[in-house]
Amino acid sequence: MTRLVIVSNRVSPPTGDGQANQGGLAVALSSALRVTNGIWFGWSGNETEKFTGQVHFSRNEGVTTATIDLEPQDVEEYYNGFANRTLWPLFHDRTDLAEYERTFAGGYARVNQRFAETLVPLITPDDVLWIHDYHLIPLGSELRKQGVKNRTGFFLHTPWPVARLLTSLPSHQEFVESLFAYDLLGFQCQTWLDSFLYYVQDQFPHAEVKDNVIRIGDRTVQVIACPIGIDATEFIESATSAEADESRHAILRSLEGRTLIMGVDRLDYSKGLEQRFHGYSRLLQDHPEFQEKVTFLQIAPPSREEVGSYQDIRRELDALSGHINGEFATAHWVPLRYVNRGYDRIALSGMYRAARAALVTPLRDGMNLVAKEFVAAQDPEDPGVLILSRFAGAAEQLKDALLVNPFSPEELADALQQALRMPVEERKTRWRALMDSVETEDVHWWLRRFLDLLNDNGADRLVPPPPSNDVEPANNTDKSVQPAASS
Ligand code: ADQ
Repeated sequence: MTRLVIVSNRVSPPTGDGQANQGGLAVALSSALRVTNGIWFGWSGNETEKFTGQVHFSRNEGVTTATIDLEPQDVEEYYNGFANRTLWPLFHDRTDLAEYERTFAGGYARVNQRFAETLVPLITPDDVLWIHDYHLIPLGSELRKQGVKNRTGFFLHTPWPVARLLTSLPSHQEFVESLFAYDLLGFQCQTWLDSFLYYVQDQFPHAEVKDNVIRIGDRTVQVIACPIGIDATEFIESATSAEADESRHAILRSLEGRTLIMGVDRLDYSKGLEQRFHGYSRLLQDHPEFQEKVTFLQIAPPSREEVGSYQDIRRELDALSGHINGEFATAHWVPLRYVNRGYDRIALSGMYRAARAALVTPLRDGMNLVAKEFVAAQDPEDPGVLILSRFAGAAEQLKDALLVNPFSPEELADALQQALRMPVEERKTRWRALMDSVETEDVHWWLRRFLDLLNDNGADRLVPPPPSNDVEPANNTDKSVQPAASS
């Protein structure tokens, strides 16, 4: 069987202990690797005084991981710097927050080169390589410089920004050109793919773009919109488990008969939490009949705390939540429960099932898996309503949600009102349509679709037949995932 080599900034193999993997990339790849026989390469998350290139191998539930440690300067410039202070804000339309430091760009180039140098000895000629996300855009071109000829694909989990914003990145052409080293480029939705193709045609007049294929110089690159999904079957099982039911009952008891509105996000400025809080406040103000009748639970564990803009948004949300509760709370009712900690997936699925409405209202989001998880967790006889931002990649698939402009507090309040008053028949009809999409275009569909194009011989040689027998990854033999050589 042809080996699949996945590369991402961090690796997060399945732990089997039900703990929540909070990064979307980690959650999606864990599902993908359950049906994939291969090796997952990335940064260990640890620092070492001097970079040695030593690879640490480990094996969990049939998935082999190979990780390297980075120097503190690498972490500062590549990860906290170029990835999280330059590209993340830029790709989420926040050029006001994007920092353009040459040292960041230098660290990003250096770490991508280090990834390539340590990865090359592990690759055999038949391997198919799949690189993930904005941290590793130039990795494909670094690998080609070192003679790697393997089929290599890249998937971007974030949005692709519009050309006029992207051109604010110093050396943007060189940066984008490095993507032409891949054989296949995947984007979360058509909008991000269109933005990418617009940039290519605008900035590279010699590129020929036709039928989702770019021809430039001696390179031919296929591009697709390939929306990531969730493991719907597994999520339904979670949401209907005894443990989830306990979590559902616990939250319902605490509500004392009030209706639950829910939000679950990493604490990130792209998720639109501030605007969402304003929308909820607007509902309570303009429709006082909902006061003391609803409770909004927002779960938002902090992320990227080393980055200043994340400290700022946390402070702002602390103040705003206090302000809203100060304005509307009574001796017996706290309108907004703002919780800065994560919950495992089972507990979350139980809470989703208890909610009448979910607010998934990012200002910009590559896909947003919370929206799909909320849908999968619902009781078919009494489903909750999904309120979804038009600016999440998921909006292209989940058209039967209440789609909103997350920047408008009035629109958010209107949608909340509509959700809270929606008759059960309409809730069921909308939910059925959403669920069809979540179940059909799940993570196995995503994986197979991408790998079918990436592997000349189709996905079958990379992915064991899904999905019914996909729960026993331990069947993978140790032999088939051994690295070609260790360093
Ligand atoms: P993220 O921005 O991290 O990922 P998202 O897709 O919303 O975002 O969530 C990913 C996972 O994290 C979900 O499975 C969710 O349950 C979990 N999660 C989020 N908040 C949580 C919380 N408060 N507590 C516990 N778990 C939580 C990036 C892109 C997204 C894209 C994913 C996958 O930014 O647009 O959908 O990758 O490609």
